[in-house]
Amino acid sequence: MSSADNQVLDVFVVGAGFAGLYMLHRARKAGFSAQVVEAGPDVGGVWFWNGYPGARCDVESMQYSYGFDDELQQEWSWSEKFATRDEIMRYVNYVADRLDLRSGVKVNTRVTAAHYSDVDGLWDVATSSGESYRCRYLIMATGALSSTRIPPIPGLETFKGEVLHTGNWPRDRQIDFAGKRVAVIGTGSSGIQVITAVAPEAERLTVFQRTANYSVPMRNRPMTPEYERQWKDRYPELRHEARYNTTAGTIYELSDRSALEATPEEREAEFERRWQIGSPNFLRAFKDISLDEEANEFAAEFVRRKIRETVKDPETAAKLIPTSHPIGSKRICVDNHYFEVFNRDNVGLVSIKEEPIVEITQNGIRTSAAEYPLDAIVFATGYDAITGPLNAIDIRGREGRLLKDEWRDGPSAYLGLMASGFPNMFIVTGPGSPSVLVNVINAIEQHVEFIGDCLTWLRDNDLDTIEPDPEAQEKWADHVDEVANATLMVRGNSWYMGANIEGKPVRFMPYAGGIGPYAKKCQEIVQDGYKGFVVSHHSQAATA
Ligand code: NA7
Repeated sequence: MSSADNQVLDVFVVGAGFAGLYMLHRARKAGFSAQVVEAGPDVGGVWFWNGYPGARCDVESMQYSYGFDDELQQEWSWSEKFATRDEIMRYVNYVADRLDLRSGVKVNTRVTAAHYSDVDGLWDVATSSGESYRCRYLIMATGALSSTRIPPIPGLETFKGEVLHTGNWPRDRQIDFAGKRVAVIGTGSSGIQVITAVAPEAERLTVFQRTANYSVPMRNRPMTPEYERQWKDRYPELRHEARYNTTAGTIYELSDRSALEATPEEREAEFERRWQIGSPNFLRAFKDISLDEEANEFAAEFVRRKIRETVKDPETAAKLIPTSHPIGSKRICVDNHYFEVFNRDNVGLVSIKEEPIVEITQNGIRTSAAEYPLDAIVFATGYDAITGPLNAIDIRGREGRLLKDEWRDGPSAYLGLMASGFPNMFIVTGPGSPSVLVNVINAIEQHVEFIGDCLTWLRDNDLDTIEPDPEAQEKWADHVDEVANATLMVRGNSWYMGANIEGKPVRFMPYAGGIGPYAKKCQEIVQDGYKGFVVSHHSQAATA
């Protein structure tokens, strides 16, 4: 690789989503030279790509936003309790302009390789446009959900109609489903949203469901000045509370009561109350829903009954009722009248467990029981999550070690932030971080602040190289496993575990201990002089 202009950057950031943009801001404020490159044509990360109809965030807008700058959070106003993807895009663009971040972002540039040099302790980064960069610190802000996945169904390439993926929605043209026969494959969070939005528009919508999913009502509503004020008056205090004293990174109404101690009437009343309020808050009706099978089953059964009550055709209702996994073990979906969609005459449901897809033909989808003529197929089949975007890049650390090889049997990163043998490379939402299980913006801010402070500390202490001690990394991975195994989440066969990708090692990747305990742990590590990290001048190692 050759350096375009021989400049060595202090900080090179891959990705201009929420993480990359804040990293740029933080690095600049600390006086580091910094550059971001972004594969897409604009900022926004996962939200940029997820332009499908119905795309909306399931964390409240007052909380799903940056908290690092009080002026910024006071200035911005959200129009709804739960923001649409388009409003989030307006927000992220506003932030980019307001903080003058665009000048540091090079778009339409995909990083293809990043190699660490044992000689000078720098990273050489190559991009798709043929440019190369040299940097001291490499920050992978590539996102957990940026490698979309279309399952290898035979015949897909022969289909004459439109093939779409929710996570890579066309940006150059409007997709019009009016008068079209549409299939949606997948019923996760994206599938449920796109199905609800497309059903009234399409001539015919056929939903291909592999695993029936739990979903609770969102009960979205326009923002009121009073609600906004409640937050804005106490924003700094509430953001601090969400960071350090919650597990979800979102302020929810919690319960200190066990579902097993409540009477059936009390349980029913509490579930119903939460159902009427809406949001993932439902799962916090009792403290043991995600930990205890019996408690979980009470919540699951409540949702199943709601599905039966909503869906008029009992056969369709039976297919929609989830039985294979505990509620919350896959990410709970939050909907705007999803189950009602199946009462429409133009919507059909195919359970591919009963009626597997055999092939895609020129004209549609053929299952073991029937052929479905189609004009468009929407894949809402998710992502090669967390490790996918990193493994897609040729990342080589000390002595040419390939990250993908190091993670062959399952990924491991100390605090989810750094992998041993890859000095000065930070991962913002890596395996072992709580980010994807919590309000991800909150986690991103915590991670970026940890990284930014760490770089300043290294500079102040005349050090320039940091990486995890392998033993500390292993201990953290064991802790991640231990915490996950104490929950019911390991029973979900989800993307959290890599179970959605054929051949991917199955290991529960996120840290299930929550952002509060995680952030406190990080503070202790910093107070202990970055315990568990090895720091040095690149030629001279010293253990912290
Ligand atoms: P998810 O949550 O991974 O959902 C993917 C869906 O696609 C899910 O219903 C899968 O069924 C289904 N799927 C996956 N592969 C297939 C095949 N081969 N055939 C049929 N159906 C399949 O992705 P989303 O985009 O919805 O959500 C990702 C995150 O974005 C979400 O958690 C939120 O954090 C926001 P399965 O359950 O695996 O049987």
